[in-house]
Amino acid sequence: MQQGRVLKAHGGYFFVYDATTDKVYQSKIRGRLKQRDVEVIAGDKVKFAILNDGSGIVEERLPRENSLFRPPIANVEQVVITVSISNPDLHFKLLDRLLILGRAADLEIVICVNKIDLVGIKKARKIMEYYKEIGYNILYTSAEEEINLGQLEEVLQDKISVFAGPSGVGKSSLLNAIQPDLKLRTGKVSDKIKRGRHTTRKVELLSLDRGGWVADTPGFSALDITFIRSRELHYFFVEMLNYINQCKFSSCSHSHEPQCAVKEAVDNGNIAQHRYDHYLEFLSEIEEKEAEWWRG
Ligand SMILES: Nc1nc2c(ncn2[C@@H]2O[C@H](COP(=O)(O)OP(=O)(O)OP(=O)(O)O)[C@@H](O)[C@H]2O)c(=O)[nH]1
Ligand SMILES: [Mg+2]
Ligand SMILES: [Zn+2]
Repeated sequence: MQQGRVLKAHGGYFFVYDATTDKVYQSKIRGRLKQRDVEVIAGDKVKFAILNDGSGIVEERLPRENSLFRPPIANVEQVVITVSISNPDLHFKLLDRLLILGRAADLEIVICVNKIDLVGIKKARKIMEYYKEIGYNILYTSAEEEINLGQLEEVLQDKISVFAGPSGVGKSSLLNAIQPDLKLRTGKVSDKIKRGRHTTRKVELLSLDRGGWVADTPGFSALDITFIRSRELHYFFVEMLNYINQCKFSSCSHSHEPQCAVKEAVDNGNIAQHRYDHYLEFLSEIEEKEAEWWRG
């Protein structure tokens, strides 16, 4: 039996890459895996057999190192959270959700601010300043005018990465710009809004000429983070880590308790108000889900 990695799943077929032969096998999956509800997604490592007709059959899914639900992909090392400042406008709450998901999956995180030809790098830097301060690695790119694409290539080289972000920010365009033979479909933002359709439909792992793999993914607008426990949410806001042990109550949820170091940091301007607001919003989403769970 061979070992390989699923590059994409499409129409009941799994495209499995075998590094030892550098070949991709169009494969079906054993019925007993389906019966056991073993889901196989892009990025999964599998054991598979090659049939007489040259196609493959997936026999087993190997344990995952990590996985994301949205976009659905397994075993990646890095997420490139892609946004634009305008067309479409930057949506900070979605960015904060993505940062949480990246951290929850224990991925390296890079924020890629694309379409800087539309706003200018100076303005983009200013808008993203806070995220830089709290430690995120941020790239400013333009797929259209080929700005800072070398930096993006460097970040992707020899790693397994996934692009994630809203529809229309230019995820597929960036990949085409660094490697034109990928020929990924791209679409107008206005069409995406009008028809509510994403141009990229499937998660697909692509091989990079300079080494490494990258997954292009469809954009999205909603993201669920309620699998995180309410008491743990503060760990996902990196700038809160310095304060959470200084609250009067060790179980402080940083919402209503007195002498809360997090709230003080917000009042002093050390934690951005919008980040704290998102923390509270996410906390109540999670608490609602937890209350439902207790009610059964
Ligand atoms: N001005 C400008 N337009 C860009 C840039 N990058 C992409 N676009 C345009 O933005 C639109 C959307 O690009 P896509 O690459 O399809 O966006 P996407 O993020 O892959 O979208 P989904 O696949 O729907 O998630 C296209 O019309 C691109 O030509 C850029 O750097 N600057
Ligand atoms: Mg796309
Ligand atoms: Zn507190």
